[in-house]
Amino acid sequence: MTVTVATTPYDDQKPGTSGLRKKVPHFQQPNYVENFVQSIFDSLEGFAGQTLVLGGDGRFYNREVVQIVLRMAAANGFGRVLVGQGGILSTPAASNVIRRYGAFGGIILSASHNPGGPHEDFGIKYNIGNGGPAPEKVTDAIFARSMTIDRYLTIEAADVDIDTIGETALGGMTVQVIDSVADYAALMETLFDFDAIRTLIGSGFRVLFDAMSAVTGPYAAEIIGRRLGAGEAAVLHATPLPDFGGHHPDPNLVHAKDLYDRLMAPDAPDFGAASDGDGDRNLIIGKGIFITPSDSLAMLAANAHLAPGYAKGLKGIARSMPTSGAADRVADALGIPLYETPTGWKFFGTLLDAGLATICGEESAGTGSDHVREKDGLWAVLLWLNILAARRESVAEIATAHWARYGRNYYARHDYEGVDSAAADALMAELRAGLGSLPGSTVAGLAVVSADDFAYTDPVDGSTATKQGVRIGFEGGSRIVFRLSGTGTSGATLRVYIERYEPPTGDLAQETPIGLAPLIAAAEAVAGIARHTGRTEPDVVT
Ligand code: VG1
Ligand code: CO
Repeated sequence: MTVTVATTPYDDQKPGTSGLRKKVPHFQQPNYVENFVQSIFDSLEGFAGQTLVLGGDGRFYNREVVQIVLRMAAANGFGRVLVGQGGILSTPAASNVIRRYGAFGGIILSASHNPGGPHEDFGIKYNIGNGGPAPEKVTDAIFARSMTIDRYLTIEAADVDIDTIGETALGGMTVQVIDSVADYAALMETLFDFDAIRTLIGSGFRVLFDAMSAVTGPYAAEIIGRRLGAGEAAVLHATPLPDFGGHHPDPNLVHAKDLYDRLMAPDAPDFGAASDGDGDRNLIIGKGIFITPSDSLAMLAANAHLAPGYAKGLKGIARSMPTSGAADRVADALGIPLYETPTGWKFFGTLLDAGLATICGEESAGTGSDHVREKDGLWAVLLWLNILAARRESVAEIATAHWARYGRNYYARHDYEGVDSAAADALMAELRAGLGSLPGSTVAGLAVVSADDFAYTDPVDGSTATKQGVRIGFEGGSRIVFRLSGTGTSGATLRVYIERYEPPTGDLAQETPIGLAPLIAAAEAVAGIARHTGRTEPDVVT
């Protein structure tokens, strides 16, 4: 029944920050999906008879690719595939299923916060047995294999019913359709004080969660709506749609503007939150106050001991390099180590496995802990709710007290999207070439004290990553970071990360754009963004 199909390589199957992402028509080219999936299997060893986890964020093409992967997994010798009902698993839920059932690994179908639909984005990502994204040595091997692949294996079989929970035989393999939410919800109950949160909500505290027509709908409806008693109306856009209702499922102030406006209104709920396409990001907005993801990481770390799952304290905190230094001050105060990693969750896995870090975060609205090996949007929301239930203060009160103790890292990220790739490369090359002469110079009136291209050596396995972002440090601790996105599907996206530290004795209540204005001018002066890209304004500010 196994069929060997001849194929020829595509030369563009290099996984980026988080898997392979392309437009749907690109994935629909003959054998494009098959080549990549076979390249994953060909780079792995020892999976015969083992379990694979499979699910995605429900975007357009999800169901078709589930069937392709199932047939190929059977032909390649897996013993069992655990597939989320309807092909649905959020990224953190998939990570949990891999760990809970001791699976060999998992394939997650998602392009995260990128739009979905017949002409929008699709993605495929491989996660290893610890539940986390494949490290670079694995993704490099997958890419190398994709460049020489000449055949893939599949079986001739009808589509499997993935909508009914239960087991089906497929060739010599078993396909087990599992409830997409149950294991994840059970894990959350072990970490958080659901009774205390239920009591808070029962006392009139109002929660609004925007699932953005993406994968977290069913998870939030079950956990926030039912188990925590917030009711159906507390979850907006709760049904996952193949095109996310035509929106970007990106939880930031641009794409979740409705939610933001509702939280800024006079009759606002007490707490608003949103997640992205695949459920691993989070947006936190209190009544009248937006919490930047970098601040959220710091505030969660400072208060995590209030949740039962973290009552024993944290072993360490890890953050991606462009994330603000707010968490560093919390780590200092707690007397625990702070790890600074390149962008992308795959760099946190070794630290979590080795027990060096308990909580991790990225400025791009990703926060998580050692409960899984992915960032986890709903986890962050529940930890916030647990902290709010324990402290019985508002989000604004918690933030204000945090800044008064630790100082405030004013922070913004400016994204220039769909930039010509050659122009973006030229901008970065020019910056890199000028690094040596920057320290000691003055840019737009600000004194530069350091300039480098971030390189990382993993403290656990010694693996290295270079060219992870140009960072320029100024007198007083301010910083600008430049890097190119590794998740986009058209042209280049330039990300400029801007940060300024204000000590507890300083002005802690400025509007962020005003607090950052001198640095924004310095970014333009040092990088020549307008000269290279023709852009005078960023497309998205988060
Ligand atoms: C972006 C974010 C990064 C995140 C990655 C995947 O990467 O900056 O922090 O880990 O997306 O997140 P890049 O290379 O475009 O800057 V997700 O929720 O898209 O899986
Ligand atoms: Co995501």
